[in-house]
Amino acid sequence: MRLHFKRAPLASVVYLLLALTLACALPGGAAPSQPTVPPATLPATAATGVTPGEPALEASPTAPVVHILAPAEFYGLDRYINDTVCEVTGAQGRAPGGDQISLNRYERPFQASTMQYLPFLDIKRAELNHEAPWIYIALWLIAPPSERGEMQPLYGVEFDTDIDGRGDFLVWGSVPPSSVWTTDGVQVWKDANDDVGATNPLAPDAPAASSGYETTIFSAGRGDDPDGAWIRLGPGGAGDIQLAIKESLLGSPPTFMWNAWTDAGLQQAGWFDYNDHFTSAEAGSPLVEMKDLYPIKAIFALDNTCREAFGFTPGGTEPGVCQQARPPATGCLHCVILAATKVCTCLVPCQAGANPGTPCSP
Ligand SMILES: [Ca+2]
Ligand SMILES: [Ca+2]
Ligand SMILES: [Ca+2]
Ligand SMILES: [Ca+2]
Repeated sequence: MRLHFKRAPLASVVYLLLALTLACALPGGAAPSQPTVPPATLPATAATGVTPGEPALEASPTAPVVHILAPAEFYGLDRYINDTVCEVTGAQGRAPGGDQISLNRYERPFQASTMQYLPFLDIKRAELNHEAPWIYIALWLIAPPSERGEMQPLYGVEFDTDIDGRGDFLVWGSVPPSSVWTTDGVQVWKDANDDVGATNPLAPDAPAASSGYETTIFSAGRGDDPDGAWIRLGPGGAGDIQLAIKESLLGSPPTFMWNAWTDAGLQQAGWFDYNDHFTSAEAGSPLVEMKDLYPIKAIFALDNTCREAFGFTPGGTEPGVCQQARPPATGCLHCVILAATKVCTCLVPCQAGANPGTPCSP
């Protein structure tokens, strides 16, 4: 069942913020990732704003990106994923579990070979909240991205919009400079020829000739919608990294599967799924029990999660689905913080202070 939420208030609509435009052009922001595979079909024209009655700015790749609608604050929670963490075993150079290359599932917040623990890549929780037109993602990590040193990690989310196991969109961005939403460093990739996962979605097919995510539909505000995808540091402890994606960019799917990613290693959208590009022997393993494969090698410095459903309660057989208890798809699903008190509302009366997902009072 599709869940309905309040529309974002008109106050959240931001018109042509000059300051934001300047901020986008200022040096010193997060260094955008430099994919080695050039974008395939990103429009050559820049996104430009249009003021009624005035001609549009001449589009050019160097023209500033002008935003019309920025994401707002959000407090709700539709679904969450708890991930394996290496907080305890990291110093021993190993993961406690949670790494299954046969399912394209990785628990590898480590340098290759040396197994140096990289806690700023270690996902412990991911949350999704839908407030039209936005899909918000919050990522909790063992250490904040500020501890990344010289590394340039990407933080993101993958969407399987037709629930066939093949990811359809990949949204990821470099570390943002602040808790102000920015499109700088954010990329949205699409699998236009539906070959992510090669022959067997999520299962290994290496060596496969698939093109993975070959099409960039958004890059740092350039694309058909300059407001398509944003990133920021989570304000006030609300996650370490937050992303906001326009649902229209994904085709406004009423149901989908999603999972979270961190990647400071390969960063190759065109190589998804990574287990179609590297064999188990090439990839290595973070599990000391896998004596023939330990340590990690070609698939390194990354973490991802199992997949969770949006818009429906999964039956447990969906590709990559998290095997976890989850709240019912109906109930108390929209919460806001008012004067330090959490107030939850839903379609029918709900107990004050109830947690998201708890069944509403009869
Ligand atoms: Ca993890
Ligand atoms: Ca798919
Ligand atoms: Ca595969
Ligand atoms: Ca492809």
